[in-house]
Amino acid sequence: MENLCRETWIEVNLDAIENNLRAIRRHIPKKSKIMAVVKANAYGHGSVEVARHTLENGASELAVASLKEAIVLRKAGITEPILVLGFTSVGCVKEAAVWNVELTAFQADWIKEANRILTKEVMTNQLAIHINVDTGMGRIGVRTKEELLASVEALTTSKFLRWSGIYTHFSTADEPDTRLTRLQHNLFISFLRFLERQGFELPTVHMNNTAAAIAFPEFSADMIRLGIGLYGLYPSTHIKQLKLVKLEPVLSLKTRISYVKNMMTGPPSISYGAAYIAKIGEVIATLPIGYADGYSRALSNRGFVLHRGRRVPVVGRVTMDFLMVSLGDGEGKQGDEVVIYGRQNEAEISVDEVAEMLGTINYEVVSTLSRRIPRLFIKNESNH
Ligand code: UAH
Repeated sequence: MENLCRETWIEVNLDAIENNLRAIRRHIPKKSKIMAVVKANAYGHGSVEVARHTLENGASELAVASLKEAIVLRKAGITEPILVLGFTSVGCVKEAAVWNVELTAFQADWIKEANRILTKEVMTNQLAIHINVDTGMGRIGVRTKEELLASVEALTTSKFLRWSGIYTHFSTADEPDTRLTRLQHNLFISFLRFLERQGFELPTVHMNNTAAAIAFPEFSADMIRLGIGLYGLYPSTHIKQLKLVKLEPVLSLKTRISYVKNMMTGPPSISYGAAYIAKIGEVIATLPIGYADGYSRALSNRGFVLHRGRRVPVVGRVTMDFLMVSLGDGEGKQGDEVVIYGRQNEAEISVDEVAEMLGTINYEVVSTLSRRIPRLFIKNESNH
């Protein structure tokens, strides 16, 4: 491993990504393509490498949240279709066309303005557009048949835009109560049938995220948008308990002890607020990871890490760049490897467990891991 100097790193297991893709592939209809969702730095895993690896292993398209995220992938040499799922200011359409990035649209006026801007620019590339239909997510998207028709008409009559997709997003596909998902699905299908009756030929149709791809594979249509499952995490306990698809966690967060002290001598207080007072003779280890790395301050005096195959508690407040753990009366030395999330021998601290402790979801725990932590990509047990 290269000398990291500050020894905190994330290991991304590319073989696990491959296995997860294979498991999902087996579960959905053959005709449905996989769009790998690599927004937010691939949910904290490293967007360029994850994007490349998913494209080599069964994904055919990519999705991100913003045009800037898409351009990072283009600059890295990725040529496959990339869709921006978020709202893009209409003033950025030229940049999207230049980089050949597909955008989401849902307003006829935005579409007409985009065409007008591109006409002035005398573009050679047509800008590909996916229309988002809001069937119950309540974020962005056309909400009525009239709005949908106006958007589709504007799109199909514009010279510099190409209609390449139509999609919706489920809000409760990860929950045991399937009623809203079925309602959203039926509404979306009725919108599609309406367009067909108006004489339009449908482009790529997509709706399923990970939860829906697992629980409703029959809704996979032309393509699924696979996010959290790619990273080996389940969207909810309910989806995990269905036991329909076996996923393997991809990410481990590791560090090495910076300093060990025996509290037999010297001041007993630990970290800001002196919120932990060590016992005489307690062994305290300092780790070079803090809340600026994405390890939540809410884990102060609550979290656990793995050292020499056993769980040891975080003591005192997590600071921006350091945290302290108690090794009790155990052994430990500077440079020892510590696992923050992942496995060590038989022990494990899962991202799900930490999310539960924090009252949040695994998505937030991984996607807030800071870019200052180097990512090491492991393939067939070797890293690169
Ligand atoms: C529009 C949209 C999203 O915002 C996210 C995803 C991926 O969701 P999962 O991570 O739950 O698979 C798909 N589509």
